[in-house]
Amino acid sequence: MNILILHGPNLNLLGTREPEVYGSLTLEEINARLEEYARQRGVTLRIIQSNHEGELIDALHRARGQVQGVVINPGGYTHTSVALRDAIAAVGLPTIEVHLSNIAAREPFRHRSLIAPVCVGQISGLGWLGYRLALEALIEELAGA
Ligand code: CA2
Repeated sequence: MNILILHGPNLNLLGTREPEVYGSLTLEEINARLEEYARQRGVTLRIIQSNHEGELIDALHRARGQVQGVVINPGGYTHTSVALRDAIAAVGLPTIEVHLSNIAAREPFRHRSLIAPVCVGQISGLGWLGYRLALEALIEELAGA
């Protein structure tokens, strides 16, 4: 089983600023924890971070036929990107949306996700653990399919 992990804009800065909001782990540390979990579950990860909307969309298009599911933290594009939402819907892979922070408890503009309606589900506010739980849910969902 292959799963794509997509990290959106500015998440490459994790661990450098705003640890009270996003935690103190760097993106590399989060990815290492996810790789370890995937290894235990016998799953192969493809992990991509991009600050560019088109690159995230291209990565989803390329994933067709290569992976069975997607975990995505769309970053700020969560609240703005019709194009990213359309790509997730078009590719048709089961996708789980993850946010490190609790977007419902933040500024009103973060409360709406354009991405959530085309996802299997959303995990928000659990820090890096949200990614691992999303991975676990996707593995269970795909195993049962
Ligand atoms: O909580 C999340 O995971 C977010 O997707 C993070 C996005 C934000 O726009 C979403 O509303 C919620 C922002 C990522 C910015 O990451 C930074 C990391 C370190 C320092 C500054 C920004």
